[in-house]
Amino acid sequence: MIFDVDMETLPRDELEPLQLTRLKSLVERVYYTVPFYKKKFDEAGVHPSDIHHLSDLKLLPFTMKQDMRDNAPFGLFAVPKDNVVRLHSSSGTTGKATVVGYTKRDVRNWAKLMARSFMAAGATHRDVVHNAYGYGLFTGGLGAHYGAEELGATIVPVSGGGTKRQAGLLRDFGSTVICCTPSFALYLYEVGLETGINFRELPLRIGIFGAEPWTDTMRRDIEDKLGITAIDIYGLSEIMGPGVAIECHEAQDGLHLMEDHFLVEIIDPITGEQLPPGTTGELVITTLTKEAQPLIRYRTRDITSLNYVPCKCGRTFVRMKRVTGRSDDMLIIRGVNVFPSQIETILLETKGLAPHYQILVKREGPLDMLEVQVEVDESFFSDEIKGLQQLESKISKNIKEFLGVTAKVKLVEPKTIQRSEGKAKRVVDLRGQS
Ligand code: DLL
Repeated sequence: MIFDVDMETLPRDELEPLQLTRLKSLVERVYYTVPFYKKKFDEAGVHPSDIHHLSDLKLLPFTMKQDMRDNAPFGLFAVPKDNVVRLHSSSGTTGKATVVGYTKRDVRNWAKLMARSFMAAGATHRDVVHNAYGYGLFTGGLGAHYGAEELGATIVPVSGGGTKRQAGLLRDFGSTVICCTPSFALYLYEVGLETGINFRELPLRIGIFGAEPWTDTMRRDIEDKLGITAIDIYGLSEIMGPGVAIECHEAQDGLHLMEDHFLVEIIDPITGEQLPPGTTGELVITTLTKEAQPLIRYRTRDITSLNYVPCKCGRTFVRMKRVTGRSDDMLIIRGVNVFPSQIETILLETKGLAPHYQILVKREGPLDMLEVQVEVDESFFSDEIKGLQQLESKISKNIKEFLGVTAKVKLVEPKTIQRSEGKAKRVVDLRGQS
């Protein structure tokens, strides 16, 4: 079923004129209401009247996370502050927090996009949604909350934390949908087993997982352990929150981007040039309908590619490939580029390992060193040092062969890597600490 069937299946030759109308009005609006944009457009020598086609988008300057920080908290608002009904904020890992504002209509649109997302994931108004995304300044909790209500489902606003209690709640309420980060789903599963709850025996049928990179291999692992369909959902606070894109359960093959609200491009992260469809690069998003804080050509730093081939589910929106990392997550180890997700794929394809790992980047003398710590599966765990050493060198060999970097692999005992109740911290950079 499709929530907003007219819009989500709109032929591209009708979608694009709609996007153009919205783009023109957006560019005009920000130019005359946000001094930051007027200055940037003037410096770039571009005027709202220069936008005639969607391809003119490339004339406009990019907006960066730093611009949001520099203008925080309210410098990028395009409406009077009285019209702002909600604020969210993303702390990020470095620097000053970014602030996001929403008008009533922005909140309403977000709820609708999340309702679309739930339905794309296979949920209906009959479902009971266990929402373990954190409530608060993080957009995950309230984003999923409003969407589930818009759909007419029953929402259980659990938020993050209290993992043991959550496993019991999930069972007692008979929840059929769970929303959380993929790493938390695995943690919850583990805690469930310890308390005698087997997820495969519960009515749970769909997981809507996002907010952090995860791989297809991890998807299969979660689906198998929890006995559910695991759906990838993408979003970022600066643009709205969750619901910018989601996989459909029919294909589970790329995330449909809500193109009536967001205009997307892929650029070369170094040169800033637009790249042709299908090419991997950095996702850039322009918000077409946001009122409080529209963003023009926002550089997400997320690495993906776009697929315009029609999907078997009937939705016409472009599909973006699963985001496997951010350009600023990329590790450069002795000149070789590595994404943590590439290491995850190798680890999860190795028999005998649990899906819990951490990557340490250290400095030894002048050289960067990669250490991968990964838990051994409980069923595989033995004290036989020889067997463990063989497994370590096998993984190390695979990492070298497939990724071209040398990594020291250290197998650790089950349940020793710290579990996360929100976004997992996969990489620990110790380079500044020697
Ligand atoms: O993580 C919003 C969200 C909440 C998305 C719940 C999905 C589910 P931020 O905290 O601002 O917002 O972080 C946004 O997280 O730029 C990506 O780098 C990463 N990210 C989000 N979803 C995915 C995903 C929320 N499905 C940043 N796959 C984004 C990979 C993701 N990375």
